[in-house]
Amino acid sequence: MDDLGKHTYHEIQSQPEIWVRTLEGFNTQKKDLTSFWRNQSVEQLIFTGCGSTYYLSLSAAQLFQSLVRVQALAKPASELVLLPDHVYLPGIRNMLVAISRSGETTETIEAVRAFRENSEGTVITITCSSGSTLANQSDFILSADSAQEVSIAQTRSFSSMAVLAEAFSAQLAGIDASRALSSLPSIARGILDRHGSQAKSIGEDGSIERFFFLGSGFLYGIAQEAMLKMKEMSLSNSEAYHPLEFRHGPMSMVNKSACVVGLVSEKIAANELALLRQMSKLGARTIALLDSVEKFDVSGLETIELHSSLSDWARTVIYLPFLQLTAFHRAISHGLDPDHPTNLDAVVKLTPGNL
Ligand code: F1P
Repeated sequence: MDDLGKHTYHEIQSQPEIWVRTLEGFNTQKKDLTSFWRNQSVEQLIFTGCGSTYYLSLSAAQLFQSLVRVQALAKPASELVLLPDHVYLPGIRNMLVAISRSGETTETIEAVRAFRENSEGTVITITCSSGSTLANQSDFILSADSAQEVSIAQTRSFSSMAVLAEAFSAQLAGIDASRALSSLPSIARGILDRHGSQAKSIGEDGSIERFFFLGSGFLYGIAQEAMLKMKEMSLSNSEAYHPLEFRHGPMSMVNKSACVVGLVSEKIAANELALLRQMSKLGARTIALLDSVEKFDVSGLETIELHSSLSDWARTVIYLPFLQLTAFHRAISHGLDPDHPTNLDAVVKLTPGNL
């Protein structure tokens, strides 16, 4: 019984060390990456994956477009396979960024095949399995092999691939990525150490029946991933929205049994915090994750301060470890084993041509 979730717990707590190794690995590849990019003129990037790695694609595409100023979008791998004519326009030079922890998910491998059939351009893989089928089919590989996991639900693999996605965009925007992101591991360690008991208190709060995760811009994909962690590990009702979308219907579900978690961006903090204060007045347990409470009205809110002093783009991944830990504690308090989510396998393998 004591062993419940031991792999997931270790994987969540080991993120800072694994990010150090991931950034060291990236450092050795950054020159090759820059020459790879310069050798082609890309008009549009398409980020893809399944489940967690699709949510990572949502975040990575926005980050890339905003830093590099080249159009980028995200699509689930299955859509690229089944509905390619909805995505590919003739004459546009694309680059596909295929993201997959295992590198063995059939839909993502098939998305590469469909890309080669429907578009000109090269394929980059972001993965934790540099020897995988997907990696072997791509033109450039960014890998965080040390982030591989025993658990089915992605925690450190997701965040390490997110670190790689941040580094990838920064590098191609002419920013020294390893330098800009070097403080991420110690910031994550600080948050896990300072706020572990708060994650436990939310996770063990028996009055909460449903969770809402709200994030905008780069943080929308992270909010979706937090939603998925809560579902996979703890079988709780959990949804994710863009913050201001929440007033347009979903807030009808807010009452004393709801927990609303805001992943607050510095840029639009005033708008997001106003929404969160409104949800708190409707009775929800309302939590704001933000860099610092200074300058902001956080009345009625519980706060998790990240204390990163980083810009919004570099801070993207930092919101996640606390939320993973909250999902972990919720699962344990419900007697569930986070290492073995219900009905799930680590990799979804289907028959190609018969998805
Ligand atoms: C993608 C994925 C996981 C999810 C589940 C099934 O895997 O959807 O995100 O947790 O276990 O597979 P991958 O392509 O990133 O290996």
